[in-house]
Amino acid sequence: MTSQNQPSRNSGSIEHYDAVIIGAGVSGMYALHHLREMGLSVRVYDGASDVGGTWWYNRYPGARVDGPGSPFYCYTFTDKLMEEWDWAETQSAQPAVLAYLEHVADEFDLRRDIQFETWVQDARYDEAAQRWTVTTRTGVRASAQYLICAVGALSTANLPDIPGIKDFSGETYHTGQWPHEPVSFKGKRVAVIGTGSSGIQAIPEIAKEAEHVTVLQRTAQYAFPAGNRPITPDDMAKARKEFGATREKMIAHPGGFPVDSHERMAMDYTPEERRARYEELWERGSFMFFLNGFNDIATSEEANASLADFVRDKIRGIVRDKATAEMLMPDHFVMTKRPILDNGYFETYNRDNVTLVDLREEPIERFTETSVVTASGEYPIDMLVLATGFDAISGSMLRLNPKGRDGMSLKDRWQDRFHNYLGMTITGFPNLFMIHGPGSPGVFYNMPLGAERQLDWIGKCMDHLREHGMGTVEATTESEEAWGNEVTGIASFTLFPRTDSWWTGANIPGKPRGFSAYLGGSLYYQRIADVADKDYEGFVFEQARHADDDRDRIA
Ligand code: NA7
Repeated sequence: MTSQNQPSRNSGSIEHYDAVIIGAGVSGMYALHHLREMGLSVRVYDGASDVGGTWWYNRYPGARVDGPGSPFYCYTFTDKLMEEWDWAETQSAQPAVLAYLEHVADEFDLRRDIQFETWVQDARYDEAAQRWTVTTRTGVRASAQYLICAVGALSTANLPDIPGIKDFSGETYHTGQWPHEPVSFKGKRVAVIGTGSSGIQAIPEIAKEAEHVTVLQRTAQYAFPAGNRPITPDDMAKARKEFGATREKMIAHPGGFPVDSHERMAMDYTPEERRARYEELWERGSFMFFLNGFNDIATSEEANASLADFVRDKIRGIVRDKATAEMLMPDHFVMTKRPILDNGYFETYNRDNVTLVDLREEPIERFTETSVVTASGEYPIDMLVLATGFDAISGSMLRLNPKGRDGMSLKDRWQDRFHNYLGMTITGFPNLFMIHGPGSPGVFYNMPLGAERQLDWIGKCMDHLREHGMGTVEATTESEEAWGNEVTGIASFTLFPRTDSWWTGANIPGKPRGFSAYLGGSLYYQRIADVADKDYEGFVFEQARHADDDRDRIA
């Protein structure tokens, strides 16, 4: 290994590193810091012009942290960041999260090893060299023993292929590719497609300014009050004082949040008691509904129905127009699509300048230059906002499409199923590690903490290779198969796979169906630690065939 701060060597037109990281978002930033601390030479490539990943791209109006939010959506690897950073709100707005990440980059001098505006267009494994070679659109070539794919679980925009959409001549924006310049809705007739987290956050904000908003809804959604609150200096002081204990709590919690575990089951209570609890949680807002409510909502149809009915009643109570309220009634199991927190979403339908269109009743037929045409009519519009989500979890890996042993592409390897072991490695792709990939808790876990925990494991695995003179680590097909069955086996105890969602791949036409996330919560970290303790059970290693200094010759 080369030592930290030692300049990478450049032989001809290729640069050499111990590790290349793709992505400078929350995961890639910690990957860089951690591997550099280990003494590795590291290079990060990112297509954006600065750090932040998801938080750099998703600048749409209303974009906020949801989940338990600030100050616990943060790095935990050092107390320093908690000591010096002040959060203003529990559901921080996107600019505040981005500012935090920029501060982290400054604090740890990350940018010196990140090459921005540099899109990796090819990543290829070289068997003879036991190394990866990446090529960027700007013509940079780099070789590294390790390839860390921190490419984002929600980064590859889903752009719907609707007849005529390219003919529409007004402004068109996807929420995940929002412009950096201010977008004005003033005096405009805006159509929004999509009522997931992004649409539900954006619609109330757009409606405040636009002349008219037409919401084109395919699936009605349950949404819960965000319960955004100011974080006072006293709150911050308390959070700082307790951070050590809080971190322990986060590590112990199945979702990585500082919440006490409990054993409450909805069906152990009377309907009145259940309702009283739901009312209390509705008032409090935030993800506490899921984390601190009842444990059987995602496993028992009856428990699920009790919460679904409660939310439907709330919607009926908020939305004044009866026909609109009925269009907003969700009919899937609550929580089996990504839970959504809102800031006045349902109230928005009480405004005169908002129209809801139910695409199940009147599907979109086409766009014209100036309108969207459904089965029942034509809506003239000046602007189109696509809140249509992402090719989630596996999409960004497939977009990268690395080529492993024998030139096999990931697209070929993943044609039928997202084969992986421990949600981090893939047979045929030695020394490649995914962060928040399919088969990991990923989006079901506090993501900065999850990235830290995966990367700490990866770092130890790299140490293991070095200590044993090994050149590569690779999952066996048997361990991949068993892991895939474990992931789907755990999911099958829940209602999650029974609803079409981006968790199951149902939002992308032609994508293999299957529940992609490991739902065992923090059990995952126990599982991966056990694998390491058993000498990396399920992996095979190859002896290192070249000393470090040979690399210039072989690359
Ligand atoms: P989501 O949750 O995937 O939501 C996308 C929405 O767009 C959802 O309502 C979809 O309906 C709808 N959609 C997608 N394609 C179409 C087409 N072709 N026609 C009509 N409607 C469509 O993405 P978000 O960005 O809101 O949230 C993703 C995550 O980002 C979120 O969980 C946070 O972590 C941040 P569907 O439900 O598929 O019928």
